[in-house]
Amino acid sequence: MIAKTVDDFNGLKEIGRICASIRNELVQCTKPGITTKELDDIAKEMFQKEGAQSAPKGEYDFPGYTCISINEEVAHGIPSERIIQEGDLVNIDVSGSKNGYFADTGISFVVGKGENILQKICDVAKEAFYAGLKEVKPGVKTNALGKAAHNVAKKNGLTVIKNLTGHGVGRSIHEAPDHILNYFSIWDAEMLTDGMVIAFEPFISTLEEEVFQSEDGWTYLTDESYVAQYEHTIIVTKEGPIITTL
Ligand code: M2C
Ligand code: CO
Ligand code: CO
Repeated sequence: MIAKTVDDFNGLKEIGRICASIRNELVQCTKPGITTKELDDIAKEMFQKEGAQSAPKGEYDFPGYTCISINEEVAHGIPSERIIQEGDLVNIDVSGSKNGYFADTGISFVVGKGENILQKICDVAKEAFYAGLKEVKPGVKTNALGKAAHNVAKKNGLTVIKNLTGHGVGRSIHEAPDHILNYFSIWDAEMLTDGMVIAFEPFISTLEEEVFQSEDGWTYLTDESYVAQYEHTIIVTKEGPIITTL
């Protein structure tokens, strides 16, 4: 969407705050022994208390209120009886809506003490996000963000997932621009404009550049890599980007 009115900015900031608070609470509660379903139940209650709706459930009938992905699961992990273990790589992706406005945010992190490479890809995913953010201004093409993210990955001896992308957001969870790639492509050339709302979500990988879908029809998997994501919702403005999900 293109945010224009004070109501647009306030609506986007409100659902951004809600998604960020759910994300932070779930990260805090992620300890060895808890199941991903127990984490999702916390999110369900928080959405309800805030008068907000889960976007995966509301828009796609996803079997959960949040997407929680562990280790070989990269994204769209279904909350289940799977028990979190010390050293797991966990991704929590929270997206939701309130009063017709949407936000989307995600983070990967390591539970307790894990392999050093896991912490590294989480740090690089965040660095890639902020490198892309530096490019965000009206008149810039979306491929500038992907170029910046990929450069950060390469500088660290890593790469990006090429078949998962960022996207427009605001009045629905996924809207125009349909794709914001995590690498440079001349085809990824939509122009950012004043008020445009986007979700930028670099996926940093140790080796593979494509994920595949599991038989459950939802979960994106890798088999030979570790992958970390970092995502926020951003309003593009002439005065500088506004992250609604900090
Ligand atoms: O847009 C995402 O970040 C998710 C979508 C949840 S809807 C089931 N918030 C995303 C992540 C990975 C792949 C596609 N979309
Ligand atoms: Co997301
Ligand atoms: Co997203």
